[in-house]
Amino acid sequence: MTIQLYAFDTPNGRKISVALEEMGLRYDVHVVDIGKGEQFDPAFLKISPNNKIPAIVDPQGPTGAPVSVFESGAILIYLGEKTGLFWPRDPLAHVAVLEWLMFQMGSFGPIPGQVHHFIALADHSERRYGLERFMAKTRHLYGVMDRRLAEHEYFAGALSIADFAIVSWAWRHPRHQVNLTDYPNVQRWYRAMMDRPGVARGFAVPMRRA
Ligand SMILES: N[C@@H](CCC(=O)N[C@@H](CS)C(=O)NCC(=O)O)C(=O)O
Repeated sequence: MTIQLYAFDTPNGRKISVALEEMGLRYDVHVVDIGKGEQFDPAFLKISPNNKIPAIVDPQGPTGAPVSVFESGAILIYLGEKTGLFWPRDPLAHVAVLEWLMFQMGSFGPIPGQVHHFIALADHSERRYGLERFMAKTRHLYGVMDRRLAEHEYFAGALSIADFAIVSWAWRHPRHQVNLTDYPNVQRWYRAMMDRPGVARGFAVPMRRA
């Protein structure tokens, strides 16, 4: 049974293709071009009521009937539950995955996302306050990650869905103007992640129409 992934070429979309590749699940990508407003299509809103990518439809849900899931963190947990992969049962490892997944969902996504927003404003006086504020906060988050990765190979010890979530935003470090050489532990982890064939496939799968 092939999972249907509704996504676009953004960090939140890439999280799911990376996870699906690493888990060895079959999937089809349906491009939802958010630049053209396709996220407001009534058919898409039925599976993603907040008009955001990503969303999935699993034709074989937990009861055997199809199920749809929106919100990338929920999708990652769903896929971890489904496969038992990258989602440890051991209570301490489990809580560490939850912590770092929630760190990504609550901070390392929304905050660099604001840098991407303000940096695109043409009017420099309009963008200055927001850019300074969110760049400083983004750099703070890279510091938090660097300290964690100084003591752990991956965010929760072993490779987990938390790494898939975080790497997809770190992938955009040039856009939020962070130099990874300032964060050597993040850089070591980022290279290790990007060297994984599954992660590379997850970033390469087309998520824009030609
Ligand atoms: N919390 C959501 C955020 C998803 C999100 O922000 N998606 C953006 C693209 S990265 C989107 O679809 N934006 C279109 C819109 O807001 O209209 C998740 O993690 O799934």
